[in-house]
Amino acid sequence: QSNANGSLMTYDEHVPEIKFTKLFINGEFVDSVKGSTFETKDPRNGRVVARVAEGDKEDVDLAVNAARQAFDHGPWPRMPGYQKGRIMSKFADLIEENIDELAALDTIDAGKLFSVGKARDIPRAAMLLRYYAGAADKIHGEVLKMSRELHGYTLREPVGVIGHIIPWNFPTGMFFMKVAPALAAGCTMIMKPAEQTPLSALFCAHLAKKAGAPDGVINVVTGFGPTAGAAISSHMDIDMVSFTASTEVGCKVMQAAATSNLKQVSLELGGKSPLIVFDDADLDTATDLALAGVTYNKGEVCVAGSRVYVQEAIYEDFERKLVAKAEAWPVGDPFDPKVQQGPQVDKKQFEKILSYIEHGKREGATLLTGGERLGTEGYYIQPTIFTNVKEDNVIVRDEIFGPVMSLMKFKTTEEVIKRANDTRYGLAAGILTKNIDLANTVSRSIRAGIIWINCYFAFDNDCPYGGYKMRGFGRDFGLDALHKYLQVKSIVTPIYNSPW
Ligand code: TXE
Repeated sequence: QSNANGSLMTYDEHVPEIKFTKLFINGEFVDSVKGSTFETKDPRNGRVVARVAEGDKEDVDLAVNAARQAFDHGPWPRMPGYQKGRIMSKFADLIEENIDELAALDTIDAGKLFSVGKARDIPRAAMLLRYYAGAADKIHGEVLKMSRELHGYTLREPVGVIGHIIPWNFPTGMFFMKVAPALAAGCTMIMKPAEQTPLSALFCAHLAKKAGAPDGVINVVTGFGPTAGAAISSHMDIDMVSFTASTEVGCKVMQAAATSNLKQVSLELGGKSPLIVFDDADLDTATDLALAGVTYNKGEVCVAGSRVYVQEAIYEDFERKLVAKAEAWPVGDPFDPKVQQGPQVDKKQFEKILSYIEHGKREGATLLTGGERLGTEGYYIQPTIFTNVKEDNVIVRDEIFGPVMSLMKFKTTEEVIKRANDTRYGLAAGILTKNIDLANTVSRSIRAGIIWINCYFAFDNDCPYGGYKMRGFGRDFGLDALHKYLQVKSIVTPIYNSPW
């Protein structure tokens, strides 16, 4: 097993040169109005990777103005769909030509596994662009069946200027999850990446320009939440804010939207997803999925399967196998191809996770394995499994956003449905059983936006993604996300003489 010690320097040959650190406004890289910058750090060791322009309200104003001009007078919203699709496909080609560099930027900014970035995150970003490129010339309304002698039809028109605010756990993935459908819809936009992970968004802005996106269509303002982020959510000239991150900040964004210009809001917020393992499930597959469910991307995933419910007949065997696998789980330098779990994104998140672990111990939960940092440098945490937890324990209720699992035993289907639904979130759930009737019953009984039966983390471009309850509203991915960036206009005309 690798750990944080000893391997850090070995992989530094992958660290790319940082080429873009300025704001991207109206097709140009520019300094912030105040000229201020902030540090972005490598979570493998806490070292400063680059200083990046710190955007604030004045910079957001400039970016919004550029996006507004591009929307009101520029070619993008008026361009035939196939031409937009052609530029988006070129953008996808450029992503693919730069897979290594983009994956490395996300590794040094977010601590993500380089191998996974190369094999999944970045290629999928290109696939997503192509998915929406193909949809760009298939946007149409409907002919309406009117009850009188009227001809009615609908048009789908772009919402306008979009403010995207994204978190740090999938920097390139989230960038395209937001940008690709909005582009296909004909919107123009301001993207604010998380302050922890600004680098890949700036790199992608450069690729967008190279692909032929007209100036002002995509603007990137790097900076902090309470300043640049708040300037976006409260801006009077932004038509919609599309936000992904914590539930707490999501509430602030919605408030700011309501008290400014009542802009549309789409929120993708926290999660505390259950994985339910029935006693007929294959133990090897189930323990693999459970461990991956909480350690993938170091647990910094909103769909992390952090509450695992196992039926009592197999509980003891499940626990033994799971703990053995967790103890052999390779944690270490995310550039090492043998490693499965890198460092947490930053010191704040690292300390937050460790403090939840301490809270779990204090609440009387049994720590089966893990519970400590790994090494002395960087933000590495052991895969951690608690049992003997109660539903009202803080570690069972709160989103920890780290490699920390609560493992629980259940007896009946009715009981587990009730317990799985006992959360303020409703994003995802996993069900492991060979009994199709049981899987169908449980999947319809769980109040969550995505249910995986005998799998976990099975995402696809065409599969809408979002949640119930305090997880927020609106969907990413699929045609639902495209429609989110479109609004419907009804047009009505008399067929014969005007009845009015
Ligand atoms: O998120 P924040 P943080 C959860 C996870 C994590 C917790 C805190 O539980 O531990 O949130 O993470 C911008 N107006 N998720 O503090 O604060 C900010 O600049 C407008 C779940 O990093 O929500 C950044 O771009 N914007 C999650 C983004 O919001 C504001 C992913 C994230 O910041 C703002 C990440 C404001 N007032 C964290 N304040 C998921 N759903 O996947 C901050 N921001």
